[in-house]
Formats: sequence, structure tokens, C-alpha cells
Amino acid sequence: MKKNYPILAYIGLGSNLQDPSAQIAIALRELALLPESDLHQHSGLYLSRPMGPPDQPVYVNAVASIKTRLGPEELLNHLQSIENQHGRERLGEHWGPRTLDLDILSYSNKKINSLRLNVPHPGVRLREFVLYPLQEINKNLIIAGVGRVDRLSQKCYANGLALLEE
Ligand code: ROI
Repeated sequence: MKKNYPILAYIGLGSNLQDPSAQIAIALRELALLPESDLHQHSGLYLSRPMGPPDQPVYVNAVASIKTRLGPEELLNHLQSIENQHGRERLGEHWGPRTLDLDILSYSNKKINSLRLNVPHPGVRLREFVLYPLQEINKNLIIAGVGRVDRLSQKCYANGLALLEE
């Protein structure tokens, strides 16, 4: 089979259950082990206030970029299996707490809308816990159809987002 040309994909990581910082640190190591992919960059870890129901623990968020030959659906399959290995339980509540969430934020400059995938991630513009970490690793990143990360983060309220010290 002809192999895809490598593309740059950005992944959002989030956790607010079962030692969130450790969940994210382990997930970053797992991203580095994805087949046909190299971990390119990752941000620091950020503490963020929950978007959605406020009566849930604070989140730890980060973003990473990978160079990958995986197609978007294949990449999604791998991310979901990492989530499952982390014992991801959805507690039923809409926008409720989660052990590990891995979202494809962008996949090269592609726009993908299928039953399983919406890329770029539709919430990017409103999420300080995505935009500020993206700005840390690539302020010039252009998210297809949304805009440039430095401009987007200027327009997004930081909402107490705090970089965690190592
Ligand atoms: N809120 C924050 N702060 N961080 C997240 O990663 C996150 N993920 C979610 C919802 C429930 C929308 N809220 C979040 O999926």
C-alpha cells in the first residue's frame, strides 16, 4: 500500500480524574510510541477550570504535535485505544469528568467532518486550555478555517489558566 506523506497533527490532552498530571505525562509518552509517527513538540501542563458543570475537579491540560503517516481515522483509533488503556470512564454526565481525553485539534490543514471526526476541533476558538498551550509551542500555527493561534488566544479569556511548574 502506498504510504501517506507525513503530516503534522495537533492533539489536545485533558484529565481531571485519578492523578491528572500523571495521566497526561503518561499519555505524552504513549503518543511518542504511536506507529508511523514521531512526537514533535509538547507544551507544559496547565491547570484549568472545568468547562461545563463547575462541580467537578480542575483539569490538567496540554497539547502535543506529532508528525504522522497515520490517516485521521487511524490516528483517532490509536488515540481512543490510549484513552481506553487509561481506564477512561465516562460518568454519564454531559461534559462531566474524565480520566483522559485525547482530541485531534488539527490534522495538517485538512477539514474533516464525518460521524466520528470533526477536525479542526469545533471548540478550539473558545478553549483557553487549548489555545494557550498551542501558543506556547507554535504561535504561528494556522488552524484551518479558524485562524492563527496567537490572534485566537488574544481574544480568549485566560480564565485563571496556570502553567504547572515541573
Ligand atoms: N474543561 C477543561 N478545563 N479541560 C478539558 O480538557 C475539558 N474537557 C472537556 C470538557 C468537559 C468540555 N471540559 C473541559 O471535555
